[in-house]
Amino acid sequence: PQGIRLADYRPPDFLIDSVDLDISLHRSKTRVVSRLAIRRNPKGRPGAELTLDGDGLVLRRLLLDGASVAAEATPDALTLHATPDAPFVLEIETEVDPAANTQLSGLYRSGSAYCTQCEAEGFRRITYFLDRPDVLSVFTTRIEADVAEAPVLLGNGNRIDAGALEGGRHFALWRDPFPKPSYLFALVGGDLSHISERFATRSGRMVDLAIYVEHGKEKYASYAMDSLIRSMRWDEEVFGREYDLDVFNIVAVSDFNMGAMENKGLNIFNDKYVLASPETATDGDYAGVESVIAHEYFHNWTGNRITCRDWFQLCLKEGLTVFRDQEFSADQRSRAVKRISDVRGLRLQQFPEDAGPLAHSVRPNIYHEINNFYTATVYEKGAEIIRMLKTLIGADDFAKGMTLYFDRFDGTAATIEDFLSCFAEASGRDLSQFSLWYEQAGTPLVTVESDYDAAAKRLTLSFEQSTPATPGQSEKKPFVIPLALGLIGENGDEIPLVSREAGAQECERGLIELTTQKRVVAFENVGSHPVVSLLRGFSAPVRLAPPQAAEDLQRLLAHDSDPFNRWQAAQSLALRSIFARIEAARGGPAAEADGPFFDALGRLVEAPERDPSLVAQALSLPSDIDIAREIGRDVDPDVIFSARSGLRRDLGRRLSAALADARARLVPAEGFSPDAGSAGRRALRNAALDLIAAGDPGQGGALAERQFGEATNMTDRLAALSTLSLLPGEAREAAFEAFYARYAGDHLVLDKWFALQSTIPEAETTKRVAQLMEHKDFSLANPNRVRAVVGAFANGNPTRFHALDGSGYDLLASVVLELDPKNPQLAARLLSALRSWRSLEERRRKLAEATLRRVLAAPALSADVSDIATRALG
Ligand code: BAL
Ligand code: ZN
Repeated sequence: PQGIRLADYRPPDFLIDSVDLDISLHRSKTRVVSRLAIRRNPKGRPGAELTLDGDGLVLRRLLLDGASVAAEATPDALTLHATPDAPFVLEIETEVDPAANTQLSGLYRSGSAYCTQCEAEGFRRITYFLDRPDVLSVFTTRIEADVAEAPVLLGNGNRIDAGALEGGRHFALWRDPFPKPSYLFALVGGDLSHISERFATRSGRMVDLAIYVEHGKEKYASYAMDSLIRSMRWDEEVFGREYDLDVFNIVAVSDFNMGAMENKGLNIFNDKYVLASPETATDGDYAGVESVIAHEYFHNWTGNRITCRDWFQLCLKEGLTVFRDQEFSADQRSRAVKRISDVRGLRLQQFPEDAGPLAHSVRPNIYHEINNFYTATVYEKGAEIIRMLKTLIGADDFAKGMTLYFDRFDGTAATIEDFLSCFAEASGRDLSQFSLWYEQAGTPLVTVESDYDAAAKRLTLSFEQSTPATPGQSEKKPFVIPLALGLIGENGDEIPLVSREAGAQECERGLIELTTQKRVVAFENVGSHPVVSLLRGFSAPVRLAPPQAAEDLQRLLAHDSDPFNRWQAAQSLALRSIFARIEAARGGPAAEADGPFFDALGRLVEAPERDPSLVAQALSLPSDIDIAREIGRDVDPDVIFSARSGLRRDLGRRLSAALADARARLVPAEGFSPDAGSAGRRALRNAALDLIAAGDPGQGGALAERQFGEATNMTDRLAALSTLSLLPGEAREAAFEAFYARYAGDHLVLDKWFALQSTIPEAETTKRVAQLMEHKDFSLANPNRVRAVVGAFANGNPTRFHALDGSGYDLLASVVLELDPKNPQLAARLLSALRSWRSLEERRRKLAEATLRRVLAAPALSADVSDIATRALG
């Protein structure tokens, strides 16, 4: 297949001003009648014939201005060969089978409810349409269903009518006054319960808020409601954005490919991001609910009011909305902890994507299957670009640019160029070089050489940037890289920045703009040997080299005023230790002593004035996957596991007393609060448990067993089970059994039970995973469950997934092939666990390659899986 190219974009030949839908819900025979008011687009090709998109559709009836008309209908398209020049109304009747829809795209059933997912191209699975984001229409939707089966009928916009019908049927009529693309269409029908609130916008309009859940789950939705109200207020205060409809509905469903979906006025959610209670949700789950609720709500302006011209511009709404939800969470919680966890996520997901065969620019210029571009690059690197933009032009001009963007592009389908033009205008800056962040894939490497002249009291820093080749992009131009920095003196104080450079102002406020391949910067009046604290707050999504000296990292860990870089120093020290251990295991020189590093961490643990959540982050060592990424080539997961385990063991032993003291100090207060402070205390207490067990499995196991039994919330119970999961034996198995017995009726908690077992780094686990897939609670039809078992195994259990006998790859391939005909989006996502196969050592590399080739050779592969396999091998 040729692929779809950005360069080939053409405006639509036709526009659809309004859509009247009449949808009569039935499990296997849902009738869809659509009346489209169509006219020729003045920007389209004169005389073009109309072709509407379809996917698996059967046409029942077609009328043009009320009269029958000749047309060519296939499951994938409807073409009017003689398309009128004057505006006309097309009436199309199709019939769809929600019960048979296992792809979870279009109209489908989740449990006993009907729901939809139309992004990116699901609407064409409901009716023929110009299913592209630059066709904006006013939708009116009449939904009809059996009262008994679906007493609740929800659509986009405001409900304008409802009533009973004969035969036990009823209807609801919804009208969304805001023109929108079809991917934002949604409906829900089902027997659902709800909680509600009212929200007064800052201009005094009242909005009815409701969250719909299964009966009996109402009490689990209150944190989501609280998060929604805080999001609405925050968007008014920080971005000046007010909500625009009379109602805002959220529906939680348990079968969902994505996290959630921002349909206008009717967000549909994976229930994982709605339901939370102390007994069933961890602190991480609470944070996830808060951020996804905010993310989808924020899309109302960045995504819905201003949408994307085409799918290449996906980052226009996603990168920006991720940035907005990150800022929201940072304001609600600890900004430093949020930044650390976002950067951890970026490095874990996006850096490997950027370094492997699936690398693509934040705005890709070609795709074969758009569903495969809902990636960490588009989302998370997209958010980093917005953050850099704000850093470079400053908060005031950034705010002006955002306002200009909202004013100028409201109601339109925009592009990245449209977006950047607002910031260029607001700041007076030429952003053409900056826009390379959208065009060029790959993570830049910034090397820094530092030269201190004690006599001249001058520090000279020489920077150089380079970006590796990525598929289709062998040569890279220099990026604009904002490098936030500071200097730490021997006494731990911040050294004032004095520079005589051109651009001294930026340098003196601690921001170097690296816009050329090389740049040299000198700082004067540097009285004592400084340590450079570079890339503060992770000011750009780059890698730094060379590694800093251990003593320098120690100084940063103890004294840096930037909390991100204090954490980074601990990570870098841990990486040094792990690399040294790997070298020593291969017969190299003995590893350097870790004592000073351990003692520095010990001092953090002992200092009650330190923010516990930041201390917990410092104690949390780089994961096996982080280490593999840093090694970059000839990766052997067994060697990494062994080195990391050795470091954990030694750290746990060295700090055992301090860790036990910290646990005693942090004994939880009565009652549960999900606030960041309480969560931080739990995080440190559980990080301590984990390390105590690493140092002394007997002592740690006993502590974990006790905590498992006595825990009053899921965070502590799951942390104890997680610690036990690494200690083979009867206690572990008994704990897993008890956990299952306690939560057998709660599918979200059972996902945790499945996932934890799938990540046990032991030889037996592959067999255990195969058994879990036979468990009565396992189903390939539920994406969360598949991710909990197979996704957790492939992405979170490197030693077993990359087992030398190929058993891990075989397991993945067989699931991908079995799942592909049912749910290709999910199958493709699972297969991308092999994206870093080229960085493995030779034996595993060959096995992984053979696995990808075997998948690609399978008959009747979906476009989704075939695209991932082809690009991964490319
Ligand atoms: N638009 C797809 C789900 C999300 O990013 O919000
Ligand atoms: Zn989004």
